[in-house]
Amino acid sequence: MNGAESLVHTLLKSGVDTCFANPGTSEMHFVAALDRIPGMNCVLGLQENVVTGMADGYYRIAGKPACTLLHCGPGLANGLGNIHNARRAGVGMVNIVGDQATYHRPYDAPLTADTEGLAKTMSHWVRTSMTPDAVGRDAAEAVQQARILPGQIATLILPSDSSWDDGGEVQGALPVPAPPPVDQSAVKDAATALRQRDDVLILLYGKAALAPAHETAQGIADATGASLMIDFTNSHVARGQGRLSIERTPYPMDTAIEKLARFKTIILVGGKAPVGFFGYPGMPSIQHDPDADILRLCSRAHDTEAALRALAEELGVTPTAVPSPGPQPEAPGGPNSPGGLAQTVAALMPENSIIVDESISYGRGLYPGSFAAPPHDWLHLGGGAIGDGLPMATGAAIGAEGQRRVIGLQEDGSAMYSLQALWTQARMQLPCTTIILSNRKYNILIGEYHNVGASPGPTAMEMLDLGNPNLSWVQLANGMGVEGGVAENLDQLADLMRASLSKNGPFLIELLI
Ligand SMILES: Cc1ncc(C[n+]2csc(CCOP(=O)(O)OP(=O)(O)O)c2C)c(N)n1
Ligand SMILES: [Mg+2]
Repeated sequence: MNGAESLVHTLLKSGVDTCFANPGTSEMHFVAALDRIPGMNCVLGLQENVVTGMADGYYRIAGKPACTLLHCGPGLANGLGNIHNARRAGVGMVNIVGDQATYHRPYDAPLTADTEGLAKTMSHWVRTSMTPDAVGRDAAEAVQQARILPGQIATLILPSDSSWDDGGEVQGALPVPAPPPVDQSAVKDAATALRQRDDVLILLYGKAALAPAHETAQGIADATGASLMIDFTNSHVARGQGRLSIERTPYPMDTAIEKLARFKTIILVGGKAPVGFFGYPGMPSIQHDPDADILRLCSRAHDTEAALRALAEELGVTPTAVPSPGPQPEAPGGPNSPGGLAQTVAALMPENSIIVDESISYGRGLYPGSFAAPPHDWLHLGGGAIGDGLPMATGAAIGAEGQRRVIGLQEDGSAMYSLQALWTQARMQLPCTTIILSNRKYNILIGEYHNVGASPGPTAMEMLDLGNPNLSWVQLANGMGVEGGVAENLDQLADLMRASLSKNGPFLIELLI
């Protein structure tokens, strides 16, 4: 058995059965091993940031890591933006990076790079397997690391002679360390604050933002009068009927400061105290009252749902049904607006849909209009590095084994970073409906210019404008095998959505906003 074969067997034994790949010469033995050994679902992505973004979406929905196959330092570098997003989102991912043969490295051939150095910037764990007998053990350790809560980035670098030489040894799955136990003194401190104080905010993050935690959170809020919010940096929220109707902390600094000002105590269930995405002249970095008490119930390495349950037990509180958000809305029709978009999506989405949100400036008002949607999952960009939406949607659809509708709310500028993901959607006939929010500009940056105290002149405005020429999204989609149509208003959007939802494959709607 060669090293590559031991790698595939070990990955399968460790429960990794999906490989998002963009291979090169140094990975050919791994690819050949995938041919010989059944069981690995292999998915081609046409650029490495598509590959890593698909692995991000996959983990969030499948709840277990996929592996990626990347080519040398430059291939890894192409994928780093979405590895960053995944790392921020608490996603587990095993990156397999093929590299120069050990004996060839001193010759400094063109694709030679500091692959380990590149990997270390974004990974929790990095290892280079220098001999074939090490590959199996290293791969099992990589999967073990990737599975540690909340999910970690493990990168295994594989010189090509470690792949093709004989001497591979298969390793069985290694046990995953349990999350650290909930700190009882933190639970007691939070309970005391909730009993004694008004204006307490409980900020939900990680598993505490998913459905099984919602009735516990509601019970605590009902019994203590505390407010609930989702941390803005949290990347996966359970929403719709039967789930909490709550907002995220806002993105814009002034709105966030205003909304958080009244809370004198903030209980963090896994996240961090809210800070601005950036520093702005004359503005603080933190968004909460600087005198507020910040109580950390647990970190994101804990089981945040278990920590919330422990808090409820300490308070003697039982889970409570969440208040009804009212009936599912009708599709409103009429001119475009963020609220109308949210209502249209809420009206038409099938139960258990997955919403992938890279809606940037248009997305600020989408939560209230969709509280009364059927139960669904909502995925956010994990680390602010745009270009994750289309790949994440693709990976999420694969993570759901094609059984759940994925609806992308996708701004145009961000979509252009990784639009090749549409091709993978077409190749695999995934049930993905992408709504391109086409304002033909980098709209958010126009606002950000003002926020940093600068005023954009004609040269600057040209850097923020995506018109001249206008992108034809339907043609771009068609060119990659995805059907599409243009919607100028919410009536046309609803018609196209209905058409898309009645079919199994992908569809793209360019919504002119
Ligand atoms: C990887 C990466 N590159 C650049 C940026 C800076 N950036 C933030 S938003 C944005 C433009 C977003 O445009 P679009 O997706 O069309 O959304 P809109 O602003 O129009 O709502 C850019 C370039 C970023 N956040 N991440
Ligand atoms: Mg735009």
